Amino acid sequence: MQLLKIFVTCTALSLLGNLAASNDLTITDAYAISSGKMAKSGAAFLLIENTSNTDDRLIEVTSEVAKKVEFHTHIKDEKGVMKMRRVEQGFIIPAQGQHELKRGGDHIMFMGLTSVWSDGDILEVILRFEKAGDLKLSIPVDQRREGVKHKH
Ligand SMILES: [Cu+2]
Repeated sequence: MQLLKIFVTCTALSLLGNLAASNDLTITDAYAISSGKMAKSGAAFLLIENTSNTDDRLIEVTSEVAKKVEFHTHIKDEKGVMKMRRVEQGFIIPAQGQHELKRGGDHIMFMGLTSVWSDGDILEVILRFEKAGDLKLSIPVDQRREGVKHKH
């Protein structure tokens, strides 16, 4: 019965869709949005928790859903206007800590979408971490999720 039990547990986990975990990293609450049917770009948000005693860093994201994937953040310019900036070095997830990618802040940017994103679509991506290595993640598209409007 042990095997069956493991199988059932795995199925339950995969039903959650957007939960991915390595030994040290757990990713939760992942979702993606684009700005409508004509959108050429989209963004993904998620929470990464690091239970290890060393910092890790998200260094690359690859996916078939876009021609290019970048790390972005928002900064306020001198007029108080929020602007997007590319973050070359990726995002650090501190030891025993977490890093949240959220609306109006750090995010994963998909440029040159290869299809229209509709609610419920699942985006398959691979997150590459400096220490934890590659983590596969299924990110659901959730256009109605509220937050700061994402503009380019
Ligand atoms: Cu962006």
